[in-house]
Amino acid sequence: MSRELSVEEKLNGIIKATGAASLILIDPETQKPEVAGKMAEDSAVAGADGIMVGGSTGAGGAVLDETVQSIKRACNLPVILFPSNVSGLSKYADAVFFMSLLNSRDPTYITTNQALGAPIVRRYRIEPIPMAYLLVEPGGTVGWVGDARLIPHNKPQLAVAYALAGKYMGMRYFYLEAGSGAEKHVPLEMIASVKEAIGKECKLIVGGGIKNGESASNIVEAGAEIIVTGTVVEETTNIKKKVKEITERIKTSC
Ligand code: 1GP
Repeated sequence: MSRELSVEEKLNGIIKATGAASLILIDPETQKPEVAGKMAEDSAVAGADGIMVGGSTGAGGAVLDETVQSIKRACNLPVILFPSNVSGLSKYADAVFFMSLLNSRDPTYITTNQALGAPIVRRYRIEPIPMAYLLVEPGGTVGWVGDARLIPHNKPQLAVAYALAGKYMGMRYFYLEAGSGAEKHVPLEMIASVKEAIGKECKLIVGGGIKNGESASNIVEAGAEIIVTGTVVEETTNIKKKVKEITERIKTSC
């Protein structure tokens, strides 16, 4: 009997088969758990490849557990935690982006929360996916919370330096983040430079301020393999239409 694929293997398989994957970010703080379930269900119908659950403030405890459970009941997509600290872990999730905010000034976000969370990840049997997390200007709430030295738009070489450091430390996923609700997403030149540096074996995620299919498509053409959208999915009146627009464009842009 063959074993079930890990979430990382599933994502890598989707990227190999279709060029790119679409993840929808749901912040447990923003809506009731049953609404989060409906959002995930609509996203799944529209072709999304997974649901990320997390937020910079207040995304822990009972509301997190109930949100993850509601999403699991509503669809078959993998649920990947995206925690801002140790309180963002839930035993009901499939995986966690086990990330280090490499350009933080505060060791809390580089190694301390990771050390506090690691035994919990093991006890809950959540799959850890090692990820380098890099915050690019404007950075939004997560930039403030994570006390990041935001990478300026005109300094792609700084993003490359951090990304290479992450690669040499063994990380397999790299997330270039402009901050939720950012007016402008991460610049295409920076995406292309980072992708060139980390190589094909590492996967590049881009999120923050991606508002439509055209931007998502441009970002994938620049080198990203995973697109994260949160705010547009929260704000639209038609989740299926919005997610379909983004998902279809990234799958055909490769
Ligand atoms: C935040 O990158 C994600 O971590 C999503 O950003 O809410 O702007 O889509 P948006």
